[in-house]
Amino acid sequence: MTTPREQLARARIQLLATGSLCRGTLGDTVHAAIDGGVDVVQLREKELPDGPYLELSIDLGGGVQQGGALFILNDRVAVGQFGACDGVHLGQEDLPLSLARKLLGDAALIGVSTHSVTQARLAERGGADYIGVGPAFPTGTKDTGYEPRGPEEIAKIVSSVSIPAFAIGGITLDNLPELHDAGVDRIAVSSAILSAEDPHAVAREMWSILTS
Ligand code: 3NM
Repeated sequence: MTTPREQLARARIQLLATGSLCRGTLGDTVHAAIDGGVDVVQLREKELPDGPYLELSIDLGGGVQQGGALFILNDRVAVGQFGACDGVHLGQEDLPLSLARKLLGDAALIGVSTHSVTQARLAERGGADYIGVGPAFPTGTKDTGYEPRGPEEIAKIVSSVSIPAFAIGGITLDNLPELHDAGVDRIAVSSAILSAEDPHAVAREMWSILTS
């Protein structure tokens, strides 16, 4: 059987799943994207209180995992302790990695958002399973507080660690070739897939660019 860490090592596209960005239901959109090649789904519903978030994670998570993708919760370590996920993703302002690891144990996958080589190496040394690296391009999805890094800088941060590193922020079908040419082969995407008329087609096209 493939372990979640082995699955993560092969992953190319992480989808940040937020209902308000979808044209259809969150569930339909996420499943179409998984069919198109998304291999990690990170549930990102910043406004939802823990109770409804837990319910949503149970509703969505089983289907995501049955579809062959990993299921990660954004930030909610306490919800992650219920075990209905493969792990959690932490921002620089969220719970410290060491504490999240203590609470969730060694089996949980833990990802960390990073914005520089220093942060990337710190996350790796601290035991992160993967990192996000961004923002690659301007994005309206999150006020990151950081200037867009551009493909060269993103590729430099990605190559400064040996754990999987997903470029993130404003990635679209138009700018993905630039990023890929710079040496990036893993991405995390929200609006370009969720808000697309055909999320399946966009995911599939992104996957084929990344694997070309
Ligand atoms: N984190 P989209 S950029 C959630 O740079 C998030 O750490 C970022 O959404 C970072 O694909 C970002 O719609 C937004 O731009 C990603």
